[in-house]
Amino acid sequence: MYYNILSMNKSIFIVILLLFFSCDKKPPLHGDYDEGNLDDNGRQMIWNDEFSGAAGSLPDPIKWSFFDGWGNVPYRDAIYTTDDAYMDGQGHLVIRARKEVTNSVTNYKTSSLWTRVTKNDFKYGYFKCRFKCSELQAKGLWVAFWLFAEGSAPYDGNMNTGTEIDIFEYAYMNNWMQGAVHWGSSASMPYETSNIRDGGFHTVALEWKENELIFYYDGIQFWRYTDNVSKGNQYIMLTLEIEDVWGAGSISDPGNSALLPDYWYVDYVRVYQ
Ligand SMILES: [Ca+2]
Repeated sequence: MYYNILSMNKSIFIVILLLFFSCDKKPPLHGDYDEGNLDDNGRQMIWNDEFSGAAGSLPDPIKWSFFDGWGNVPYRDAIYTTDDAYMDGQGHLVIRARKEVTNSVTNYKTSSLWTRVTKNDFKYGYFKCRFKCSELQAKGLWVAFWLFAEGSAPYDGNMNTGTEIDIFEYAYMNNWMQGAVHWGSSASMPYETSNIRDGGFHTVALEWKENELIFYYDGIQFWRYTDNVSKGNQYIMLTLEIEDVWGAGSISDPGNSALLPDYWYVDYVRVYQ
């Protein structure tokens, strides 16, 4: 065999080498990532939305309703509408950020979704979201996939009434996103993601156990957190906020809002237990 390999045509040998390395299960450096329907340890998908509605259709009202900015108009730098979250007809939810000028008054508009009103809340499990960030061009946009709990309870320090768990938040700060936990105080973990704006879809996930939170990006664990772990039911949020967060830049910076409208594409949200 050794002799045969040496005598093999060099190009065939290289092809075999490439095939060997392509079997490596590392996520791709560029382009789409999707780990599919993970179901280890007997877990089953108990709730999901694949966003497969017709083009222009609204989010499923059984699962989602429109976030209202906590009743504030505007909330941070945006007015929340029911016009800026819709299906693209190709299996994705689109959340749009746009600029609207009426009588010389500039407003920034966006939508966000939550499962609070529809009472789809959860305790423990594996929470996953797949999305594409490359059509977020303007600074001052802040997207997130996160879990929250009722009223002020997330911040009262009592784990039995929930916390804020930011599975993923991204505000166009070069190439990093972060996971975070807020319970009255805060902990967070930034993560360098060289491929987040590469035009492909990427996946984030949270494994939420009784005494541990484990965060993943494209199947890679980037944070294990055990100090303040929620033991209460939490609902899901998918938000595109307009806010200069972490000094990323303001939507009203010169030339910046000219980049709007911008779009966040979400392929699915899945919950396993
Ligand atoms: Ca989909």
